[in-house]
Amino acid sequence: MVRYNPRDTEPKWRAAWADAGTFTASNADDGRPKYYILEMFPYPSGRIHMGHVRNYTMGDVVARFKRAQGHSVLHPMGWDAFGMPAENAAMERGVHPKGWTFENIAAMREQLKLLGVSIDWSREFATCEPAYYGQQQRWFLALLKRGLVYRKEAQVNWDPVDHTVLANEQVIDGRGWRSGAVVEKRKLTQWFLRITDYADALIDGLSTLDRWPDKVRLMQENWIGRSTGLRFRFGFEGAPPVGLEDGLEVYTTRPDTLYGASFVAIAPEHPLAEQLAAASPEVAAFVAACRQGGTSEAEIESAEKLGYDTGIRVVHPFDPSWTLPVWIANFVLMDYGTGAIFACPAHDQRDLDFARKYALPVKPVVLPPNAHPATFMIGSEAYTGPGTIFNSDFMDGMGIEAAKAAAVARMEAQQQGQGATVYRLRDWGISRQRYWGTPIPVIHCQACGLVPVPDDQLPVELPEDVTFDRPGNPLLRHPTWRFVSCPSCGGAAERETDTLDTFVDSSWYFARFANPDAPGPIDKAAADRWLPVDQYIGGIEHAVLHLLYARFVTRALKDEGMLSVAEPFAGLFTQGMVTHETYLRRQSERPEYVEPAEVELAAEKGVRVAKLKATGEALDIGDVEKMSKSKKNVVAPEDIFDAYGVDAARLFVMSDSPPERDVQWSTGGVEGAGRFVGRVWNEFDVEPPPAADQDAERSDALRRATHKLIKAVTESIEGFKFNSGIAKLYEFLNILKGFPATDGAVSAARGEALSAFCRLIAPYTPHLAEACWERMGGEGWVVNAPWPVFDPALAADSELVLPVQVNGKRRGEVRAAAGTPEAEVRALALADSGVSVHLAGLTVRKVIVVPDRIINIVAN
Ligand code: ANZ
Ligand code: ZN
Repeated sequence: MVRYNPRDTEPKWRAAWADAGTFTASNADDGRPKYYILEMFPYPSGRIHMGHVRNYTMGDVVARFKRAQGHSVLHPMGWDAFGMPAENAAMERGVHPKGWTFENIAAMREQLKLLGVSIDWSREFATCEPAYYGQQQRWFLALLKRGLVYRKEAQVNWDPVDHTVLANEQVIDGRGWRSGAVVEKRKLTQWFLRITDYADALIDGLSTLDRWPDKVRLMQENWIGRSTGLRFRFGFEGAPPVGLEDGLEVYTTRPDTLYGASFVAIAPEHPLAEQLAAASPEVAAFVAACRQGGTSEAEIESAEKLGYDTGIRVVHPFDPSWTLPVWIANFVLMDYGTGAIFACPAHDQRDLDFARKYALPVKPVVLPPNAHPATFMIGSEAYTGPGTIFNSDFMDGMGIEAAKAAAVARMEAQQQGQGATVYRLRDWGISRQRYWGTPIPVIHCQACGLVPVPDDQLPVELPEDVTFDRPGNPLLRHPTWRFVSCPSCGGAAERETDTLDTFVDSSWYFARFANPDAPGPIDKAAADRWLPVDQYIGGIEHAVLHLLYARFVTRALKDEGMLSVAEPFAGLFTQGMVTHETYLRRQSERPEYVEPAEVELAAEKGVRVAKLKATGEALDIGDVEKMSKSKKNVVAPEDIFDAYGVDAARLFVMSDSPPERDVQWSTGGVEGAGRFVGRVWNEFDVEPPPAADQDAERSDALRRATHKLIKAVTESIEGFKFNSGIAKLYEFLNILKGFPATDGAVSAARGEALSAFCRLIAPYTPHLAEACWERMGGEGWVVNAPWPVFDPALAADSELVLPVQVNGKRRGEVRAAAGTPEAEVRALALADSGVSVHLAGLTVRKVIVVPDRIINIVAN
């Protein structure tokens, strides 16, 4: 027997597929149904890691499966190639971002090709190529014309390490998502995309995404955060401050609690606060103190409550004799609602915390069910549950919803406010003060203002001669690039030096793949052929960032007439991560991790122990964590490919756990997959047996096993339960042992079994499958062979005979397939003639069905 050698087989088949253009997708409709499968494209950081291996193998399994099922499959690949790390490399190592990026792309492309993924490489592009970002500038200008792009001075999250502005989504626990630096608030003029115009559409569209995880849809809905309430104006006691002659406008979702109002609070950035700060150093100092920390809501929510009593008072809208103090409070956000609130401490925790700190009144107005008005009290917890309104004049006795409606109606009748819908979602800040990004194609002219770069001058390309010896934006200090003549008046003018957030680059790449050479941003006919993406696969970390932006841009481009679909991704799957044990040295103060390659694992008295290979030093086995450089628990894919073959690596990452869960990398696991590959090969490595009469019964048994396998593997891929399908494949190899190749009496059934088995493993171990197919004399290549189809009669579980007992005595039986639902089994049992005779005149008290075993009927 010849041992299987992936080192020979794997490169041979990859070259064969590439030469034949096997995975090249055609934009011409050939009558087959289309299927667009896409994994989130990688950032070219340097090397492919195991997480990529899992992600791209998963997509590849689906791609190969759909192809075998007769679909015309589009499975492209590209590079999300702009962004900070390239500039960091430039600053740290003096390499040019462009060179760094393209070197990484070249290395990662080779690695991905090694992985044998069925990609149409003819469509590859990187977002940092002018051919791509120039088209992005084109649609950016179209959206500018549509009014979806604008500039405003805004409070921004400033990353003091990366020297750039960050979107709220990019601030995690108060720190920059890449640099990890504590973020500060700053005011700057920024470019924005008007995503809030699409807030309703983006919420409503979620209900059409029935092949998305509920979790992701919920996260998006919460992120957009639609709420309905009331906007109204407080009048001032005495003369109103300048500019606030119409009153102080607040937003509330709880107008039913208006009689529980205790004070009014405004954001530190509110115009009134700024006015007061300009006049008083004390107020100015307070406002400055509030500026510490990020602008995200979570940030502000968790910060210690700070307040400043302005001394100004406003009049309660429903009782002119009642006035409330106006405070400046750090927990009020300027960019939500109106930047001002009335506070009802009894029924809002933030208000309560604030009221307790500054000794402000707490008056309950919602009485919980079964509570007594005379004794109900608020301690340190606000009451936010259901109840009846009390202490509230005309609203007394109403339920919360009725009271809200009554308060809104009265406010509208008084012409002091109206019902309103408010969103948590902010417009998308897209300016970055960085070099390695898409230049914003706009020119600033003293005479003409903002002038879009004319179409025939696109793309606005990045200059290559830039320096990274100082922090800040290299485009701003470039000696010439910035200085141009105004396209409108011809006078001296300057280019915009901000570049676009890289999330803009990834918000439409899936549409560009339809035709990456199109002369405009999107080839509409090609996009109509391929979009929406039938199956998108990526990490859960993009649940609100990338996935929301891509949905918004798709809708905006649809309204611009560039696309026909409203939703880019019909199906979404979020895969788990690849994790690995960590190993630590014992005698160190700070955790000192050791690379797995330097570690020797053994078992001592049944306990796993780790030692340093070189010295035998005993190590601690740490937590299982996501593979990362800092934890030194990374396993390099190439090392695995070298040692066990690509197919073994692919099989292992798909076999070990459900795809939505994390998979823990282990040497034992990949070794097992490698052994399976070898055993499969051996199964095919035999001479056909001499012709013989077929044994009908045994052949039937094998055929049943084969068709059950086809059914199980097919359904496991369709349902993203790859690991369970692979378990069946492992099992089947053992079943085959009972039907050896030397047994001529089952040769026909065995031939059928091998042919099916080979096609079923092909998505997971495509190289091995080709070699086996060749060996068994299959027609052409397995990659072009149709997916096996199961015969439902053969795939059905055989019938079971379940005895039926009445009061403990066997009276009849039921024939049913294994797994038949209980209700059905119960009905069959009661209908059995032997059973019904013994039930005559009795009342059935209980029917106990032990699934696939027995039915007990209790009657008297
Ligand atoms: C009075 C009130 C009484 C409120 C009560 C709540 C409970 P959601 O539902 O999340 O949209 N609010 C409004 N604008 C704010 C801002 N700019 N910064 C901080 N808080 C603000 O939250 C709406 C509620 O959050 C509003 O309803 C307002 O407080 C507060 F028992 O008004 B409420
Ligand atoms: Zn001009």
